Amino acid sequence: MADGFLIDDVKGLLALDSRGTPTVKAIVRTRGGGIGYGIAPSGASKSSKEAVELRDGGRRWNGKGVSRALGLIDTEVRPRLVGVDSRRQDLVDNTLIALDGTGNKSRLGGNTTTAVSIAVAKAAAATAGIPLFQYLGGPARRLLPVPVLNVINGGAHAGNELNFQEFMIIPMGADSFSEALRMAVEVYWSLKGYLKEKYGASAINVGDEGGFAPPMRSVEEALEALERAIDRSGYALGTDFYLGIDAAANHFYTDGTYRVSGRSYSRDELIDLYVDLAVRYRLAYIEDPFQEDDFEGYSILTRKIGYKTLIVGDDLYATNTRLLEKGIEAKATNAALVKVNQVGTLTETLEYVYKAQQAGMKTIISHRSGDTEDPFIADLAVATGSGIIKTGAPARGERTSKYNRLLEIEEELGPTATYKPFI
Ligand code: 2PG
Ligand code: MG
Repeated sequence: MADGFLIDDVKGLLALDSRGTPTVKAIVRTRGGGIGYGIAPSGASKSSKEAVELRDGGRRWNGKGVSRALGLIDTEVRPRLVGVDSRRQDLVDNTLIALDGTGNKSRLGGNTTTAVSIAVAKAAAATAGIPLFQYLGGPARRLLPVPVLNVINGGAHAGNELNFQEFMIIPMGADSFSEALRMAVEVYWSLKGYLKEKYGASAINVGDEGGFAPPMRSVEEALEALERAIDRSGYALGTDFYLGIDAAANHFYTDGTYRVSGRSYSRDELIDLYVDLAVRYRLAYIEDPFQEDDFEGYSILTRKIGYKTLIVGDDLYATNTRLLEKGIEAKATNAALVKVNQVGTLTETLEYVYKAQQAGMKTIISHRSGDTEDPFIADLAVATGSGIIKTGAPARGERTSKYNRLLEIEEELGPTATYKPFI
Protein backbone atom coordinates (compact mmCIF):
# COMPACT_ATOMS: atom_id res chain seq x y z
CA MET A 1 0.00 0.00 0.00
CA ALA A 2 2.64 2.54 1.04
CA ASP A 3 4.49 1.66 -2.15
CA GLY A 4 1.64 3.20 -4.09
CA PHE A 5 2.86 6.62 -2.96
CA LEU A 6 6.32 6.17 -4.46
CA ILE A 7 7.01 8.52 -7.33
CA ASP A 8 7.10 6.60 -10.58
CA ASP A 9 7.64 9.37 -13.08
CA VAL A 10 8.29 13.11 -13.35
CA LYS A 11 7.78 14.82 -16.67
CA GLY A 12 8.14 18.40 -17.85
CA LEU A 13 5.97 20.00 -20.49
CA LEU A 14 5.73 23.50 -21.94
CA ALA A 15 2.49 25.37 -21.13
CA LEU A 16 1.43 28.95 -21.84
CA ASP A 17 0.51 31.40 -19.10
CA SER A 18 -2.26 34.00 -19.40
CA ARG A 19 0.06 36.43 -21.20
CA GLY A 20 1.02 33.79 -23.76
CA THR A 21 4.44 33.38 -22.17
CA PRO A 22 5.85 29.85 -22.00
CA THR A 23 6.01 28.30 -18.58
CA VAL A 24 6.90 24.99 -16.97
CA LYS A 25 4.28 22.32 -16.38
CA ALA A 26 5.31 19.27 -14.38
CA ILE A 27 3.41 16.01 -14.34
CA VAL A 28 4.07 13.52 -11.56
CA ARG A 29 2.79 9.94 -11.40
CA THR A 30 2.91 7.60 -8.45
CA ARG A 31 3.09 3.82 -8.55
CA GLY A 32 -0.44 3.71 -7.20
CA GLY A 33 -1.66 5.56 -10.30
CA GLY A 34 -2.05 9.02 -8.74
CA ILE A 35 -1.37 11.83 -11.20
CA GLY A 36 -0.71 15.45 -10.34
CA TYR A 37 0.33 18.45 -12.36
CA GLY A 38 1.71 21.84 -11.41
CA ILE A 39 2.16 24.90 -13.61
CA ALA A 40 4.40 27.78 -12.57
CA PRO A 41 2.75 31.20 -12.78
CA SER A 42 4.79 34.32 -13.52
CA GLY A 43 4.81 37.88 -12.15
CA ALA A 44 5.23 41.20 -13.96
CA SER A 45 5.88 43.37 -10.93
CA LYS A 46 8.45 41.32 -9.11
CA SER A 47 10.43 41.77 -5.95
CA SER A 48 14.20 41.75 -6.41
CA LYS A 49 14.23 39.01 -3.76
CA GLU A 50 12.20 36.41 -5.62
CA ALA A 51 13.34 33.03 -6.87
CA VAL A 52 14.67 33.43 -10.39
CA GLU A 53 12.90 31.93 -13.43
CA LEU A 54 15.05 29.90 -15.77
CA ARG A 55 14.56 31.12 -19.36
CA ASP A 56 16.39 30.03 -22.50
CA GLY A 57 17.40 33.44 -23.87
CA GLY A 58 18.08 33.73 -27.60
CA ARG A 59 15.50 34.51 -30.28
CA ARG A 60 12.88 31.80 -30.00
CA TRP A 61 9.94 32.88 -27.84
CA ASN A 62 11.76 36.23 -27.51
CA GLY A 63 14.17 34.57 -25.12
CA LYS A 64 11.41 33.34 -22.81
CA GLY A 65 11.46 29.67 -23.80
CA VAL A 66 11.73 27.00 -21.10
CA SER A 67 13.42 24.13 -22.91
CA ARG A 68 16.42 24.25 -20.58
CA ALA A 69 14.11 23.96 -17.57
CA LEU A 70 12.28 21.02 -19.16
CA GLY A 71 15.62 19.41 -19.96
CA LEU A 72 16.69 19.70 -16.32
CA ILE A 73 13.52 17.98 -15.15
CA ASP A 74 14.41 15.09 -17.40
CA THR A 75 18.12 14.80 -16.68
CA GLU A 76 18.40 15.90 -13.04
CA VAL A 77 15.06 16.09 -11.23
CA ARG A 78 13.44 12.89 -12.48
CA PRO A 79 16.35 10.58 -11.55
CA ARG A 80 16.45 12.03 -8.02
CA LEU A 81 12.71 11.90 -7.35
CA VAL A 82 11.71 8.55 -8.83
CA GLY A 83 11.32 6.13 -5.93
CA VAL A 84 10.81 8.89 -3.31
CA ASP A 85 7.59 8.80 -1.25
CA SER A 86 5.36 11.54 -2.66
CA ARG A 87 3.96 12.24 0.83
CA ARG A 88 7.40 13.37 1.95
CA GLN A 89 6.98 16.89 0.55
CA ASP A 90 9.82 18.12 2.76
CA LEU A 91 12.18 15.50 1.36
CA VAL A 92 11.10 16.22 -2.20
CA ASP A 93 11.54 19.98 -1.77
CA ASN A 94 14.84 19.68 0.07
CA THR A 95 16.07 17.49 -2.76
CA LEU A 96 15.12 20.23 -5.23
CA ILE A 97 16.78 22.89 -3.07
CA ALA A 98 19.99 20.85 -2.76
CA LEU A 99 20.01 19.98 -6.43
CA ASP A 100 19.63 23.64 -7.32
CA GLY A 101 22.41 24.63 -4.96
CA THR A 102 21.93 28.41 -5.23
CA GLY A 103 20.28 30.84 -2.81
CA ASN A 104 17.63 31.90 -5.32
CA LYS A 105 16.82 28.77 -7.39
CA SER A 106 18.63 30.25 -10.37
CA ARG A 107 20.23 27.02 -11.55
CA LEU A 108 17.13 24.83 -11.80
CA GLY A 109 14.82 27.83 -12.02
CA GLY A 110 12.11 28.77 -9.53
CA ASN A 111 9.63 28.00 -12.33
CA THR A 112 10.96 24.43 -12.50
CA THR A 113 10.94 23.80 -8.74
CA THR A 114 7.49 25.40 -8.27
CA ALA A 115 5.88 23.23 -10.93
CA VAL A 116 7.47 20.01 -9.62
CA SER A 117 6.75 20.78 -5.96
CA ILE A 118 3.05 21.41 -6.63
CA ALA A 119 2.75 18.38 -8.93
CA VAL A 120 4.13 16.08 -6.23
CA ALA A 121 1.59 17.30 -3.65
CA LYS A 122 -1.26 16.78 -6.08
CA ALA A 123 -0.06 13.31 -7.05
CA ALA A 124 0.11 12.31 -3.39
CA ALA A 125 -3.40 13.66 -2.72
CA ALA A 126 -4.71 11.79 -5.77
CA THR A 127 -3.03 8.60 -4.61
CA ALA A 128 -4.60 8.99 -1.17
CA GLY A 129 -7.94 9.73 -2.84
CA ILE A 130 -8.64 12.82 -0.75
CA PRO A 131 -9.23 16.43 -1.78
CA LEU A 132 -6.05 18.48 -2.08
CA PHE A 133 -7.06 21.04 0.56
CA GLN A 134 -7.56 18.25 3.08
CA TYR A 135 -4.39 16.47 2.09
CA LEU A 136 -2.41 19.68 2.67
CA GLY A 137 -4.32 21.08 5.64
CA GLY A 138 -5.83 18.13 7.46
CA PRO A 139 -9.48 17.22 7.98
CA ALA A 140 -10.36 20.17 10.23
CA ARG A 141 -9.99 22.94 7.65
CA ARG A 142 -13.29 24.53 6.75
CA LEU A 143 -12.67 28.28 6.49
CA LEU A 144 -13.31 29.61 2.98
CA PRO A 145 -11.29 32.71 2.12
CA VAL A 146 -12.62 36.24 1.69
CA PRO A 147 -11.71 37.21 -1.88
CA VAL A 148 -10.00 40.56 -2.49
CA LEU A 149 -10.86 41.13 -6.14
CA ASN A 150 -8.76 43.41 -8.30
CA VAL A 151 -11.34 45.09 -10.54
CA ILE A 152 -9.37 48.15 -11.71
CA ASN A 153 -5.89 47.42 -13.03
CA GLY A 154 -3.06 49.94 -13.20
CA GLY A 155 0.72 50.00 -12.79
CA ALA A 156 2.63 47.23 -14.57
CA HIS A 157 -0.62 45.36 -15.36
CA ALA A 158 -2.35 47.88 -17.60
CA GLY A 159 -1.76 50.48 -20.30
CA ASN A 160 -3.10 53.46 -18.35
CA GLU A 161 -1.62 56.08 -16.06
CA LEU A 162 -2.74 54.79 -12.69
CA ASN A 163 0.32 54.45 -10.47
CA PHE A 164 -1.22 52.07 -7.95
CA GLN A 165 -1.30 48.63 -9.49
CA GLU A 166 -4.54 47.20 -8.10
CA PHE A 167 -7.86 48.54 -6.85
CA MET A 168 -9.83 45.86 -5.06
CA ILE A 169 -13.33 45.21 -3.78
CA ILE A 170 -13.78 43.07 -0.68
CA PRO A 171 -17.19 41.48 -0.04
CA MET A 172 -16.63 41.31 3.69
CA GLY A 173 -20.30 41.32 4.71
CA ALA A 174 -21.24 38.08 2.95
CA ASP A 175 -22.34 34.99 4.88
CA SER A 176 -20.61 32.49 2.63
CA PHE A 177 -18.01 32.35 -0.12
CA SER A 178 -20.61 31.79 -2.82
CA GLU A 179 -22.59 34.80 -1.66
CA ALA A 180 -19.39 36.87 -1.60
CA LEU A 181 -18.66 35.88 -5.18
CA ARG A 182 -22.16 36.77 -6.35
CA MET A 183 -21.98 40.18 -4.66
CA ALA A 184 -18.56 40.81 -6.20
CA VAL A 185 -19.73 39.89 -9.69
CA GLU A 186 -22.70 42.24 -9.35
CA VAL A 187 -20.37 45.08 -8.44
CA TYR A 188 -17.95 44.13 -11.24
CA TRP A 189 -20.78 44.43 -13.75
CA SER A 190 -22.05 47.65 -12.26
CA LEU A 191 -18.51 49.06 -12.44
CA LYS A 192 -18.41 48.11 -16.11
CA GLY A 193 -21.60 50.08 -16.76
CA TYR A 194 -20.36 53.08 -14.80
CA LEU A 195 -16.98 53.17 -16.56
CA LYS A 196 -18.57 52.90 -19.98
CA GLU A 197 -20.96 55.76 -19.24
CA LYS A 198 -18.30 58.00 -17.81
CA TYR A 199 -15.23 57.26 -19.94
CA GLY A 200 -16.55 55.59 -23.10
CA ALA A 201 -16.36 52.04 -24.44
CA SER A 202 -12.57 51.75 -24.39
CA ALA A 203 -12.61 52.11 -20.59
CA ILE A 204 -13.99 48.60 -20.20
CA ASN A 205 -10.98 46.90 -21.79
CA VAL A 206 -9.35 44.70 -19.20
CA GLY A 207 -5.82 44.43 -17.84
CA ASP A 208 -3.72 41.40 -16.96
CA GLU A 209 -5.82 40.34 -13.99
CA GLY A 210 -9.24 40.79 -15.58
CA GLY A 211 -9.95 44.15 -13.97
CA PHE A 212 -10.88 47.14 -16.13
CA ALA A 213 -8.10 49.44 -17.26
CA PRO A 214 -9.82 52.82 -17.68
CA PRO A 215 -7.90 55.92 -18.79
CA MET A 216 -7.74 57.41 -15.30
CA ARG A 217 -4.98 59.55 -13.90
CA SER A 218 -5.60 59.79 -10.20
CA VAL A 219 -5.92 57.04 -7.66
CA GLU A 220 -8.86 58.83 -6.04
CA GLU A 221 -10.74 58.59 -9.33
CA ALA A 222 -10.37 54.80 -9.28
CA LEU A 223 -11.49 54.48 -5.66
CA GLU A 224 -14.40 56.82 -6.36
CA ALA A 225 -15.50 54.55 -9.23
CA LEU A 226 -15.48 51.52 -6.92
CA GLU A 227 -17.53 53.40 -4.36
CA ARG A 228 -20.07 54.34 -7.04
CA ALA A 229 -20.27 50.80 -8.39
CA ILE A 230 -20.92 49.39 -4.91
CA ASP A 231 -23.59 51.99 -4.29
CA ARG A 232 -25.30 51.38 -7.65
CA SER A 233 -25.47 47.67 -6.89
CA GLY A 234 -27.41 48.43 -3.73
CA TYR A 235 -24.57 47.58 -1.34
CA ALA A 236 -22.99 49.73 1.34
CA LEU A 237 -19.33 50.59 1.60
CA GLY A 238 -18.16 49.94 5.14
CA THR A 239 -20.49 47.01 5.82
CA ASP A 240 -21.15 44.87 2.72
CA PHE A 241 -17.93 45.89 1.01
CA TYR A 242 -14.57 47.35 1.90
CA LEU A 243 -11.92 48.47 -0.55
CA GLY A 244 -8.27 47.52 -0.94
CA ILE A 245 -5.22 48.55 -2.95
CA ASP A 246 -1.94 47.03 -4.00
CA ALA A 247 0.19 50.12 -4.51
CA ALA A 248 3.18 48.00 -5.68
CA ALA A 249 5.24 51.04 -4.73
CA ASN A 250 8.55 49.76 -6.13
CA HIS A 251 7.22 50.88 -9.48
CA PHE A 252 6.65 54.53 -8.73
CA TYR A 253 9.68 55.06 -6.54
CA THR A 254 13.00 56.60 -7.57
CA ASP A 255 15.72 58.12 -5.45
CA GLY A 256 13.70 58.77 -2.32
CA THR A 257 10.61 60.05 -4.13
CA TYR A 258 7.27 58.47 -4.98
CA ARG A 259 5.24 59.71 -7.98
CA VAL A 260 1.49 59.30 -7.53
CA SER A 261 -1.23 60.87 -9.69
CA GLY A 262 1.25 63.32 -11.22
CA ARG A 263 2.61 64.55 -7.85
CA SER A 264 5.82 63.81 -5.95
CA TYR A 265 5.62 62.45 -2.41
CA SER A 266 8.23 61.91 0.26
CA ARG A 267 7.69 58.79 2.35
CA ASP A 268 6.07 60.81 5.11
CA GLU A 269 3.72 62.54 2.71
CA LEU A 270 2.81 59.18 1.25
CA ILE A 271 1.95 57.90 4.74
CA ASP A 272 -0.46 60.82 5.10
CA LEU A 273 -2.00 60.00 1.72
CA TYR A 274 -2.62 56.36 2.73
CA VAL A 275 -4.12 57.37 6.08
CA ASP A 276 -6.42 59.81 4.32
CA LEU A 277 -7.46 57.31 1.63
CA ALA A 278 -8.05 54.60 4.23
CA VAL A 279 -10.54 56.80 6.06
CA ARG A 280 -12.27 58.20 2.98
CA TYR A 281 -12.62 54.94 1.10
CA ARG A 282 -12.81 52.36 3.88
CA LEU A 283 -9.58 50.62 2.92
CA ALA A 284 -9.31 47.33 4.77
CA TYR A 285 -6.25 46.26 2.78
CA ILE A 286 -3.11 48.11 1.65
CA GLU A 287 -0.38 46.02 -0.03
CA ASP A 288 3.17 47.18 -0.72
CA PRO A 289 2.64 50.84 0.20
CA PHE A 290 6.40 51.55 0.09
CA GLN A 291 9.43 50.33 -1.83
CA GLU A 292 10.64 46.91 -0.81
CA ASP A 293 13.50 47.95 1.49
CA ASP A 294 11.66 50.47 3.63
CA PHE A 295 10.67 48.33 6.62
CA GLU A 296 10.46 51.48 8.72
CA GLY A 297 7.82 53.07 6.50
CA TYR A 298 5.71 49.93 6.82
CA SER A 299 6.04 49.98 10.61
CA ILE A 300 4.88 53.57 10.86
CA LEU A 301 1.82 52.93 8.71
CA THR A 302 0.99 49.71 10.59
CA ARG A 303 1.21 51.57 13.88
CA LYS A 304 -1.11 54.28 12.58
CA ILE A 305 -3.87 52.27 10.92
CA GLY A 306 -3.07 48.59 11.43
CA TYR A 307 -5.91 48.19 13.92
CA LYS A 308 -8.45 48.55 11.11
CA THR A 309 -6.50 47.98 7.90
CA LEU A 310 -4.30 45.10 6.79
CA ILE A 311 -0.86 46.36 5.82
CA VAL A 312 0.38 43.61 3.55
CA GLY A 313 3.97 42.75 2.62
CA ASP A 314 4.38 41.29 -0.87
CA ASP A 315 7.57 42.53 -2.57
CA LEU A 316 8.71 43.34 0.97
CA TYR A 317 8.88 39.65 1.96
CA ALA A 318 8.82 37.74 -1.35
CA THR A 319 7.50 34.67 0.55
CA ASN A 320 10.93 34.46 2.17
CA THR A 321 11.02 33.42 5.83
CA ARG A 322 14.18 35.39 6.60
CA LEU A 323 12.67 38.63 5.31
CA LEU A 324 9.47 37.82 7.19
CA GLU A 325 11.45 37.43 10.41
CA LYS A 326 12.88 40.87 9.85
CA GLY A 327 9.33 42.18 9.38
CA ILE A 328 8.10 40.49 12.56
CA GLU A 329 10.98 41.99 14.50
CA ALA A 330 10.27 45.47 13.11
CA LYS A 331 6.46 45.06 13.46
CA ALA A 332 6.45 46.13 9.84
CA THR A 333 3.11 44.64 8.77
CA ASN A 334 0.11 42.82 10.14
CA ALA A 335 -0.23 40.62 7.05
CA ALA A 336 1.91 38.70 4.58
CA LEU A 337 1.19 37.85 0.97
CA VAL A 338 1.98 34.31 -0.14
CA LYS A 339 3.10 33.27 -3.64
CA VAL A 340 4.63 29.82 -4.02
CA ASN A 341 6.75 30.80 -7.01
CA GLN A 342 8.37 33.70 -5.16
CA VAL A 343 10.27 31.14 -3.12
CA GLY A 344 9.96 28.09 -5.35
CA THR A 345 8.77 25.19 -3.16
CA LEU A 346 5.70 24.28 -1.19
CA THR A 347 7.66 23.37 1.95
CA GLU A 348 9.29 26.79 2.15
CA THR A 349 5.92 28.41 1.45
CA LEU A 350 4.20 26.54 4.30
CA GLU A 351 7.04 27.36 6.68
CA TYR A 352 6.55 31.04 5.81
CA VAL A 353 2.76 30.88 6.20
CA TYR A 354 2.86 29.25 9.62
CA LYS A 355 5.62 31.54 10.86
CA ALA A 356 3.53 34.57 9.87
CA GLN A 357 0.40 33.15 11.47
CA GLN A 358 2.27 32.33 14.68
CA ALA A 359 3.42 35.93 14.83
CA GLY A 360 -0.23 37.02 14.64
CA MET A 361 -0.17 38.09 11.01
CA LYS A 362 -2.87 37.34 8.49
CA THR A 363 -1.78 35.42 5.42
CA ILE A 364 -3.17 36.05 1.95
CA ILE A 365 -2.75 33.37 -0.70
CA SER A 366 -2.10 35.03 -4.05
CA HIS A 367 -2.04 34.42 -7.79
CA ARG A 368 0.45 36.08 -10.18
CA SER A 369 -0.44 38.50 -12.96
CA GLY A 370 0.70 35.85 -15.45
CA ASP A 371 -1.29 32.87 -14.19
CA THR A 372 -2.78 29.67 -15.53
CA GLU A 373 -5.80 27.40 -15.35
CA ASP A 374 -4.24 25.60 -12.36
CA PRO A 375 -6.56 26.20 -9.38
CA PHE A 376 -3.91 25.09 -6.86
CA ILE A 377 -3.99 28.27 -4.74
CA ALA A 378 -7.70 27.79 -4.00
CA ASP A 379 -6.89 24.56 -2.17
CA LEU A 380 -3.84 26.17 -0.58
CA ALA A 381 -5.96 29.02 0.80
CA VAL A 382 -8.35 26.61 2.53
CA ALA A 383 -5.54 24.24 3.59
CA THR A 384 -3.66 27.01 5.40
CA GLY A 385 -6.75 28.50 7.05
CA SER A 386 -5.65 31.80 5.55
CA GLY A 387 -9.10 33.29 5.32
CA ILE A 388 -8.12 35.61 2.44
CA ILE A 389 -7.34 34.99 -1.23
CA LYS A 390 -6.20 37.42 -3.90
CA THR A 391 -6.83 36.11 -7.38
CA GLY A 392 -7.98 38.94 -9.61
CA ALA A 393 -11.29 39.96 -11.11
CA PRO A 394 -14.13 37.44 -11.38
CA ALA A 395 -13.37 37.14 -15.10
CA ARG A 396 -10.87 35.37 -17.42
CA GLY A 397 -10.32 31.66 -17.06
CA GLU A 398 -7.05 31.78 -15.15
CA ARG A 399 -8.79 33.84 -12.42
CA THR A 400 -12.17 32.08 -12.43
CA SER A 401 -10.52 28.64 -12.15
CA LYS A 402 -9.63 29.56 -8.56
CA TYR A 403 -13.06 30.97 -7.74
CA ASN A 404 -14.76 27.97 -9.31
CA ARG A 405 -12.60 25.59 -7.31
CA LEU A 406 -13.54 27.42 -4.10
CA LEU A 407 -17.22 26.98 -5.00
CA GLU A 408 -16.53 23.26 -5.32
CA ILE A 409 -14.75 23.13 -1.97
CA GLU A 410 -17.61 25.01 -0.30
CA GLU A 411 -20.05 22.51 -1.78
CA GLU A 412 -17.89 19.63 -0.63
CA LEU A 413 -17.76 20.96 2.94
CA GLY A 414 -21.51 21.55 2.97
CA PRO A 415 -22.89 23.20 6.11
CA THR A 416 -19.54 22.92 7.90
CA ALA A 417 -17.98 25.54 5.59
CA THR A 418 -17.37 28.91 7.23
CA TYR A 419 -16.72 32.45 5.98
CA LYS A 420 -15.47 35.27 8.23
CA PRO A 421 -14.63 38.94 7.70
CA PHE A 422 -10.91 39.42 8.25
CA ILE A 423 -10.97 42.75 10.03
C1 2PG B 1 1.19 41.45 -7.04
C2 2PG B 1 1.03 40.46 -8.15
C3 2PG B 1 -0.30 39.79 -8.24
P1 2PG B 1 2.67 40.20 -10.13
O1 2PG B 1 1.96 42.42 -7.15
O2 2PG B 1 0.63 41.27 -5.97
O3 2PG B 1 -1.39 40.63 -8.22
O4 2PG B 1 1.46 40.94 -9.39
O5 2PG B 1 2.29 38.76 -10.27
O6 2PG B 1 2.82 40.93 -11.43
O7 2PG B 1 3.87 40.36 -9.24
MG1 MG C 1 1.63 42.89 -4.89
